[in-house]
Amino acid sequence: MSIPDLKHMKRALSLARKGMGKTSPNPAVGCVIVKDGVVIGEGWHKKAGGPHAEIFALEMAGTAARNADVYVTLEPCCHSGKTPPCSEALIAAGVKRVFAAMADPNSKVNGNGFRALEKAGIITECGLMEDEARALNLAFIKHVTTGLPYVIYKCAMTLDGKIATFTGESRWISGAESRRFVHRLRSRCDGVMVGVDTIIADDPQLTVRHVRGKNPWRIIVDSTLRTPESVNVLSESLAQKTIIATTEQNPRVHLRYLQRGVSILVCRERNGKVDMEDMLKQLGERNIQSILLEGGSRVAGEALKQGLIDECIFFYAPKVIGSDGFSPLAITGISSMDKALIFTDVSVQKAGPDIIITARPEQP
Ligand code: AOF
Ligand code: ZN
Repeated sequence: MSIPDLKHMKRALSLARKGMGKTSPNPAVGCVIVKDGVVIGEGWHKKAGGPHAEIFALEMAGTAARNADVYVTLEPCCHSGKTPPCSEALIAAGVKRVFAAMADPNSKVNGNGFRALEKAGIITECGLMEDEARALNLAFIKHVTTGLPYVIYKCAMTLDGKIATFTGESRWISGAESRRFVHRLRSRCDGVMVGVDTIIADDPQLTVRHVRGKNPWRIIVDSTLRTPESVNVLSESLAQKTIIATTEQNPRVHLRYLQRGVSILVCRERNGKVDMEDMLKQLGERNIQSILLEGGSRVAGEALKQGLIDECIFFYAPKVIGSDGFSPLAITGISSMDKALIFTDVSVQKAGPDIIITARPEQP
């Protein structure tokens, strides 16, 4: 690997970043085509169903692509999905070498893209800046390899770790900058999830405001269908993109919600509640690749205990509300420090007056 190779792959990664959060269920991919040290083509995948990164870059390079080098953040595909295979387009253009940051974990590709290129005499190399490339597509990679969505849990609390006062009031703990951060996160996820108690207590809209971006699916975990029909997420404009995940315990009332255009997901039961793993599996089958879990404390505690959360984002506002406030995660019975849940990859940043801590739970 040479310095120019790194430079071109870095550029391909920054092109890929332009698509981040907009390409689901496809990955964000960037591509740079270089000849005699000069960049002659650039492209990135903009949205699912549209052309892949390589196709945009080839289009820009035109006939100059012959004998050129290609830097792409993901192994070129070799299957016909919604678009024709990129490997064939690269072969037809007569490129000389293809540097990919990582193999495509999609079982339809997974090495077959490289094999197709090599069969046509193209030199391939995989692994250049692989860690950076993986970080771009954590949700795609998890979903395509396990069928489950990538789950980010976020919660806003005071410095003493409370999410609401003893009266249940939680508006607003964190500041305006933190709220914008959350709305950007929402717009980049396929779904935003809360438990029914949060719906009853706060009546949130779960839409993207404060920033521009698409609204994700709204998912309510409601084992016995207690969601009041008058809440915001069931209003005429929001119901169509709302999913209630429930059990078979209350089948007679399904129709009332269905008539409003809400989707009902009937899940297996676990201790009388929605089995979270089964729910996530079914959401994955609907191509919901990433979920922002925003509470409440029972749903989040259960998901964390079961190892279903991939990433946590804790917002700390510089306030204290005391020991009768509510805790974010309903987990009890941890008797000694060696039974504590452990987090890794901890990073810290600020948003206005608040502190944001991002960390990964170690899986049980
Ligand atoms: C690439 N370059 O820019 C992207 C790739 O339905 P399709 O035709 O869009 O195919 C989707 C699959 O193609 C997706 O699951 C992933 O494996 C790969 N995405 N591949 O070479 C790209 N977006
Ligand atoms: Zn492709």
